[in-house]
Amino acid sequence: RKNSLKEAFRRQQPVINGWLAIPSGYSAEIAGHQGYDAVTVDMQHGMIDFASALAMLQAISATPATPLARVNSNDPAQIMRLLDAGAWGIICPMVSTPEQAQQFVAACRYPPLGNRSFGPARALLYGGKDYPQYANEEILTLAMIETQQGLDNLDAILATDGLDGVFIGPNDLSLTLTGSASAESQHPKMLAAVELVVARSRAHNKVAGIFCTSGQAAAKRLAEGFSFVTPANDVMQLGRASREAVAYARGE
Ligand code: 3PY
Ligand code: MG
Repeated sequence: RKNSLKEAFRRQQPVINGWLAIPSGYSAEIAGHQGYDAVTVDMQHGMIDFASALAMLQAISATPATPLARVNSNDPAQIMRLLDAGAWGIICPMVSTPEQAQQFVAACRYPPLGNRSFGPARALLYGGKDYPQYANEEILTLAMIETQQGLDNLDAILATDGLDGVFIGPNDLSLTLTGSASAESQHPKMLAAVELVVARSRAHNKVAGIFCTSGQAAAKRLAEGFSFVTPANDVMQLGRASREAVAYARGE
């Protein structure tokens, strides 16, 4: 297959996904060479405009990692533009109803399956001349579950044709479930929600993904049954590594 992530899911191999908020082709290139299966350009909470995203997708496509993008909303125009720019999959925030899930998937699929407009641009260069023939099969679609409503509609969302799976945004989900945002929340409502997403995704034979704050947390999520994990983003990693280096240097 052209998209190795789809192959990994079929073989039930876990996908380790990098997450970039810093608008830089150079840091995207660095991330892509660290062993990640995929690296996601975060347009929602990252400080990234389209020009930077293009350079980052170019940089990632020169590494072994598969380039993905998290869009800033369920906006067909932005989704289509990032696919044209070479993203091999889209993570869509705040998908709370099956209608929203359908709209999201339709933006990622050429007719007759969806309404993606034709103009593959960089996808054609990077994906080859036959990209239009296989794109509908190979573009990965992950809907973020990060509201109470999304959780209530989980089964209907997972049943969406062409949706590869769901991805928990634990900050937003805990915010709506418990009143405070925490990526590794141990609140009983969050623990139950996480368990439910893993179980229902498995029942629908779909990918269960989640954002994590560290490699250790990601390993724990894989053990819980997730198949797509993000062990922190570039900002957290840069901050953490810097703090540690300073502390060591000071002998702390
Ligand atoms: C969340 O935790 O809400 C996310 O969107 C992860 O970045
Ligand atoms: Mg979120």
